[in-house]
Amino acid sequence: MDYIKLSKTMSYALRHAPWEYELEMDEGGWVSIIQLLHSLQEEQKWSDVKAENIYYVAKTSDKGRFEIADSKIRALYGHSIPLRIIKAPGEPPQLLYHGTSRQEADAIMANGLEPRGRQYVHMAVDPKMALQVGKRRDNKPVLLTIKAREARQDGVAFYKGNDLVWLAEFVVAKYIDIE
Ligand code: HQG
Repeated sequence: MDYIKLSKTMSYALRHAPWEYELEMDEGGWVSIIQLLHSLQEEQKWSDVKAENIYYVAKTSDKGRFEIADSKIRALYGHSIPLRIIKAPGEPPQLLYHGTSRQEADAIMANGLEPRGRQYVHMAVDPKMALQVGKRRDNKPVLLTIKAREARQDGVAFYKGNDLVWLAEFVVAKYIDIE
């Protein structure tokens, strides 16, 4: 079983295209595991996938991409679907980090951190992880530091994705420091 490919397919279905898999998703982003399983099995590539493979991917995901409860599964961050995934606001750590390309960093310092193709802006708890995220776009990524607690005190909402990732609708540049 190619677990990386399965994880990517699950992320795609749960974050970006539940309709392609005929998944009924609620506003928390939850879908039935059995529905996801049956839908995957219809693809030739995943015809022999088993529920235990889905559980395994969710449990071992290095970035905690998925959550499973009550026979349902959801992606914890990354959504781009039009249906707004409802998240409860929370108390972020003092600082959060966002890694991006040199070019985008300049745009962010001018215009603020925007969600672009996703529903929320993504920020990491760990600067190393943020730099890894930035490496997807630039071999010399820039680390931005978000003064999350200060922004929160000023009324900016932050949402916990998981222990590693926090989300927000938008962060204005005055709360962002560039290295
Ligand atoms: C940039 C992956 C110009 C922003 C990752 C980023 C993450 C701006 C890009 C998660 C901007 C959006 C999300 C502005 C933001 N002007 N560019 N004003 N504001 N941007 O992929 O945070 O492995 O949607 O810097 O690891 O890179 O898939 O967001 O470069 O955790 O689980 O717009 O997805 O997780 O790109 O990545 P993305 P992201 P997985």
